[in-house]
Amino acid sequence: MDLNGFDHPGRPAAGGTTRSVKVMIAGGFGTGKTTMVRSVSDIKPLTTEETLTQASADDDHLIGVADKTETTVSLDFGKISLNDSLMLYLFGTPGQERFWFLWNGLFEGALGAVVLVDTRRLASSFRAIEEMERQDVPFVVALNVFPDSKEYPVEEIRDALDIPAHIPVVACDARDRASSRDVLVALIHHLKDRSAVALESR
Ligand SMILES: Nc1nc2c(ncn2[C@@H]2O[C@H](COP(=O)(O)OP(=O)(O)OP(=O)(O)O)[C@@H](O)[C@H]2O)c(=O)[nH]1
Ligand SMILES: [Mg+2]
Repeated sequence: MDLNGFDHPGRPAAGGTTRSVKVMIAGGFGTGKTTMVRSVSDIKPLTTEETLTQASADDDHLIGVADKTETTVSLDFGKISLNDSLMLYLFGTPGQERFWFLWNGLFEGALGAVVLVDTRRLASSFRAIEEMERQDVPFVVALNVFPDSKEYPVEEIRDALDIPAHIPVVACDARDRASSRDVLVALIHHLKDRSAVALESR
């Protein structure tokens, strides 16, 4: 797949033509953001996980994610080289409402985002989608399929989340490197399509 023609304000690496792009991995609590950064990163990712305690149970709404033992309190960071000329720096957001105040600074300079959605708990990602729209960050929606997720047609989920037709909605398994990489490739193509449309309308 040709990702080289992607026109963006990334920073060329010293002595080469590699462009670096900041990409956010966003979404609601427990949708698999840290899992995706971990599975896809070429380097050992930096994570800021803290143990979920009984004391936070009222805040942490564990319905549907009962096996979850840790939560991101600040951010996840990883990177992936999509090809010789395109490096993505991945920033995973915290999912819990009490850490959302961190989102503003975190998105600065981001070229695009993946919004992860757990179809068993759609509402947990509403706020993330609204934030992308409010901060004007282009995004794709990735449906992270858990073993007990029901299979829904993508268009049904698109309607339920009120996602416009031009925004890609793709299914993935955040634990799987190839699947997570495909999501990032879909995002890059979406960004390319958007910049082509913007150039045409000039
Ligand atoms: N079966 C399955 N489990 C997953 C998948 N993605 C994540 N998990 C599990 O779901 C739980 C939540 O994953 P995390 O990656 O911590 O989710 P998160 O979005 O980073 O969570 P917060 O940072 O707390 O918002 C973990 O126990 C993962 O092992 C998936 O694709 N399939
Ligand atoms: Mg996390």
